Amino acid sequence: MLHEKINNLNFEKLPYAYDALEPYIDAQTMELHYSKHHNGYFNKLQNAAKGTEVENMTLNDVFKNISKYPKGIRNNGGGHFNHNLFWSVMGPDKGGQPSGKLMEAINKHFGSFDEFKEKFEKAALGRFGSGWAWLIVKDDKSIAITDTPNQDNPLMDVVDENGMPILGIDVWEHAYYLKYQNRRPEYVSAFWNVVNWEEVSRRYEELI
Ligand code: MN3
Repeated sequence: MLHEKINNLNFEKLPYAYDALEPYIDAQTMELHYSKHHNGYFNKLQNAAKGTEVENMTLNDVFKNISKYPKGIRNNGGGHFNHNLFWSVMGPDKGGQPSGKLMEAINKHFGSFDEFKEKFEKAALGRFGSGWAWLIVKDDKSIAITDTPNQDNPLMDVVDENGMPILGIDVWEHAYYLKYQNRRPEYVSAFWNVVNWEEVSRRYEELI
């Protein structure tokens, strides 16, 4: 996805049913989030790219120099990539803890899985307004927690800390308001019940 030409990208099917993440993420939120918000980013990305050099570029290359491209590419390209990652790192009957090399890295870097969760939650709650919190793998293969505003992500040249995101949480109000209203902390804490650690680990091991 990241390495395909933008005009060849597809709006991929959600990997589970809208109600699959109940009760942690409700079906109505999932349906609106995927079919309206994410689909909107995808369509607007295609429209913004059409007829420009961007349509023949990959998201990876565009993100690296995103400061040179119009806001429409930044917001909608980020929106498409970020949501694609978000859906893939969640799933029904998930949660728990990672294992293997990712767990070793988390223990080494954060002290324990609980300390990692606490820091990740802090990033998600501290992100003022709309945005994302991330677990990233940096060029030196170390892991870090970051957060970004709007639809920016750690692959973009406009952020403080770059890396490949392997886990992300959407903290835009559209991701939680119907069920949790203003209670972002409840949404963030419910998120742990749907994290697909097998997928996060797979992404981690691909990079190290
Ligand atoms: Mn969203």
